[in-house]
Amino acid sequence: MTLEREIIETKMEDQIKKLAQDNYGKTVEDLTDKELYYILLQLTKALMGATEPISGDKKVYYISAEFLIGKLLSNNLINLGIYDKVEKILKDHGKELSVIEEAEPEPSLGNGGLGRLAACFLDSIATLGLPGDGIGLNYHFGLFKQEFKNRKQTAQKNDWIEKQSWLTKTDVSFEVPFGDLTVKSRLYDIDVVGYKNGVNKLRLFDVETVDESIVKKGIDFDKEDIAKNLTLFLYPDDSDEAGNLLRIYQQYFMVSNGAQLILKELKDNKVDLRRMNEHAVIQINDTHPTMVIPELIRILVEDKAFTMDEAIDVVSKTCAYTNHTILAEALEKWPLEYLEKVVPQLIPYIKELDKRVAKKYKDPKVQIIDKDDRVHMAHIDIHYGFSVNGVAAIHTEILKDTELHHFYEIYPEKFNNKTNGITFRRWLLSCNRPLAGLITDAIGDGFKKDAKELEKLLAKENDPVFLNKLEAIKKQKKEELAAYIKENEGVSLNTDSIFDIQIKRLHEYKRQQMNALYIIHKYLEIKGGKKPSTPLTFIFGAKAAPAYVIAQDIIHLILCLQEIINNDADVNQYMKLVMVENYNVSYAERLIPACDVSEQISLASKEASGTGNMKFMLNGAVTLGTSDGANVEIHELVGDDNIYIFGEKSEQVIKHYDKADYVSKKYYDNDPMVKEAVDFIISDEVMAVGDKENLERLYKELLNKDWFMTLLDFRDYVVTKDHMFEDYLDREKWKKMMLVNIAKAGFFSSDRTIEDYNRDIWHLK
Ligand code: 26Q
Repeated sequence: MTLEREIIETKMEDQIKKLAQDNYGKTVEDLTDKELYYILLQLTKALMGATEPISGDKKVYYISAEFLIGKLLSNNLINLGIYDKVEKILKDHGKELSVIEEAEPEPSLGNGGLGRLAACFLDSIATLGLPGDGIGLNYHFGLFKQEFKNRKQTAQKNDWIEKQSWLTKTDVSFEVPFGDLTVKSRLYDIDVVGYKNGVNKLRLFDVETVDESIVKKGIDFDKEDIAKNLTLFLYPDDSDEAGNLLRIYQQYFMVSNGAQLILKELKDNKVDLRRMNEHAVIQINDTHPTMVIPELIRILVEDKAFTMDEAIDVVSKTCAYTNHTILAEALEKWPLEYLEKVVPQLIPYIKELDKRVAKKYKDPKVQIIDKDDRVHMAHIDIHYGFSVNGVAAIHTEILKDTELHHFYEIYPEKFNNKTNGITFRRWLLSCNRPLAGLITDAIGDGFKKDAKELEKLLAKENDPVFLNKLEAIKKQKKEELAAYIKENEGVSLNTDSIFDIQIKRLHEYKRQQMNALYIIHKYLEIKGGKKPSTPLTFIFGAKAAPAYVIAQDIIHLILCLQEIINNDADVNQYMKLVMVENYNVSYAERLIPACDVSEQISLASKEASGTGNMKFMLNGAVTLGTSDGANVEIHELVGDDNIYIFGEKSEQVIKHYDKADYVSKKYYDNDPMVKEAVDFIISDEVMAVGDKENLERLYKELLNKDWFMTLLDFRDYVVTKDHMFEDYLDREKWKKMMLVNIAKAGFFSSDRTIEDYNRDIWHLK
């Protein structure tokens, strides 16, 4: 601990009192929650500033279009090791830390799993004491704020940056040239403190000329005014050409700044750039930062007197690529003419990289520029990076066997798996303090540094006192969630019911629509007189990309069902449904500890990993899932008796796609249960509260296309879910399942994942 930090810490109460006087002329007792939050922000920033920066001979740069970091106050206090102390000081002044935390706005710098993973990784890199910074963009409005109007999603700007925030403006600024303009950047840093360890940084670039006032109604703005709009939104609507071009401007802005920053740091450290790979490793998070490869090559050739061969060689030894998806539409392929317009300076380099590949390999599937002049970004990463990893065992196998098979044949040594993980600081210690306390009482606090120690909990499998405490904590968390939902969504929930939760981005492959069909099925059963053995509560949280039409239709269906079910007196004592508005990290932190059943029902082969599945497991929920992504590894760890797996396996699904032999209509025609549920979408009851256009479109989609095979798995889903709900009544069995899930979750700590990255890819000391 540095001396400055010791001084600040020992006098923490005095510091808080002084800041209250200096800033507001008030005593701590008299501060508003917001004022007290700002004081804790200042104090925590000072403490992090006084904490040892992590340093070393080699550093990882984790470059990503998203960092879904969530609120930071409570996590930073935990990692600094002072949460309890601050909580006590505030209590002595009549204040509740958990209430003060509410005053913090949630940063809106990410969308879903990929961004949240990046945030967990930064936490673990710092916790393990490894030198590593994140590089990304400082989106002013980030991902949109979701509001429901007339049972439909609307998008509003998410104005999260306040005058006082975790961002620290630096004096670092670079020029970034585009084809038609040059902009100046500004670097903002956010400190990332490891758990009882030193500090790394998240480095977010902004454009100096950004202008928030160009956003008019909702999230509409002039997509062509690049100097003003560049860092306003994350993934602005890409349904038209201007939106796509803007995305390329953003990506190049990120990588040009990143490359300049990395080269500056290497220069400051007097590194010979020809040995750059011995001191820096760049982890490319999905294809969004891929242009960092040609950009670094360009700078080395044009400004640093490298030959093309030398530049390609050293950059290829510095860059590593992580793939997060096998959905063809999510693999970026930019038209060459778009790149020519936005980044003409990169074109000779991209063409050179392409030419070298074409000379060596004739297979059209591995070319960088295809016959339609589209640039395959992932192909640049694979040819010109030294490592390619998937994010769960099954995902990496599918990449090797099918999607990237032709590359695997060329470069078998580059392919490796790194099963995702989550930081237990946020997803247990912070979001579920009672559970963390119970675990600590039972097995000590070694699990906080070595998550595998959670397995010691297995000794409690037959300890009724412990199991009852576990159950009581779940009940407490359900009550807290129910109170929050009552306040925020206006829906009252029965905390003796089963809480069945599906929270994730809205996408057809994740199959929220299948869950909705189950809810219809249950509704109709109850209407027909068949009551469930235990009351049921279904909870959804999801944002849908504004231009993704079917995803909007699915949200609309769920909101219509919510209206019908919750207002039907024959039914609402047996089941309730709520889709929470503006699902985000903070909401996840309330939902996950309260969950009984974790819905992980993607079509097998489509979910690269999933990480929500891990968070639920760690908090004692039982998974209802397909053999997809990390569910497969959860299944292996907990065994058949502690998970509910259903649905077609990935091999079969892949065969259906290969043969193009899946016909959803056959399932509809041949199974009355399927037909009844699907038909209900366009029934008079739903039409009475919903919009005909949306509902009919969704109905037709399921009947005539159903690209993600909902109807294929529907019957098995219903049978397995019913069985699971029956088992919930066997409380002894259920509590043991909870325990085994928690005990086996250690493998999914992102500390383990980062140790794996470091051992196999980064080689930091
Ligand atoms: C693609 C093309 C054009 C514009 C945008 C995009 C785009 C944007 C976001 C493509 C992908 C994303 C986000 C992907 C994502 O979140 N993937 C998730 O990553 C998690 C972490 O590895 C996995 O656990 C999830 O399975 C995966 O879906």
